Amino acid sequence: MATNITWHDGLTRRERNEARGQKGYTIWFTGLSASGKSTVATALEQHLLHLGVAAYRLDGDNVRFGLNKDLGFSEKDRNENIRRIAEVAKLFADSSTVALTSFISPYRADRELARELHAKSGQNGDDALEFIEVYVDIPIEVAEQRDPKGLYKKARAGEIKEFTGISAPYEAPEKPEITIKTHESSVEECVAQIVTYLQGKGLLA
Ligand code: PPS
Repeated sequence: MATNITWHDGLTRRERNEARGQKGYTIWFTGLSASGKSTVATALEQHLLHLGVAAYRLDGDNVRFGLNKDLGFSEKDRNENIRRIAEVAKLFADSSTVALTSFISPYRADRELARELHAKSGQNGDDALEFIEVYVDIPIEVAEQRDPKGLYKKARAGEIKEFTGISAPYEAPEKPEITIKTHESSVEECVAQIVTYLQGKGLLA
C-alpha cells in the first residue's frame, strides 16, 4: 500500500442515486466454465437496459484482454483477478449502476472478500452496497458436454493446466442469494428468477 495518500470525500452515493434515479448494486455470477454465467448475465443486462436501468457487465474472458491481461490461471492470479473485479464492480455500483460480473471466481474466500468489500461500503450516511451472489449450478458433466470453446477437451488432454473442475478446484457457494440451473431452466426462466428476487428486495420496480 502506498504511503502519503489521503481519501477525499466527494458527493454522497445518495446524491448520485437521486440524480440518476436509480440505486447501484452488484450481481455476482459464479460457476464452472460453460455453466451459462455470461449467457444469463447478458440476457439480464439486456432486460435491465430495456427497463431503462443502467447496467454493465464485466466478463471473465473480456476483462483478461485488458485490465487483467497480466494475469493467468494460477490460484494467486485468480485471487488477484477477483480482487480487482470486486473493486471495479464496487465502483460501478457506487456510480448508481447495476454491475453484473460473470467470472468463474472459483474460490469461496475471494467471493467473500468481494462481498465484504460491498458490505463495508456504507459511509457518510450512505447504506452499504448490495451484493447478490448467483450460483450457476450445473453438473460438470453437462458443462463438459457443452464445451463451446473446446477447453474441457484440451484440459482432459493435458493441453491446458489448472483447468477449473478438472485440474483446479471450484468451491461452490454455501449460501448464495440465488441458485440457477441452466440445464433445467431456459435463459428466460433464469432471468425471470433473478428479476423476481430483485423485485422482492425492492431493487427493481
Ligand atoms: S477466474 O477463475 O474467475 O479467475 O476465471 P475467469 O476470469 O472467469 O476466466 C475464465 C475464462 O477463461 C478461459 N480459461 C479458463 N478457465 C478456467 N480454467 C483455465 N485454466 C482457463 N484457461 C482459460 C475460459 O474461457 C473461461 O471462460 P468461461 O466463460 O468461464 O467459460
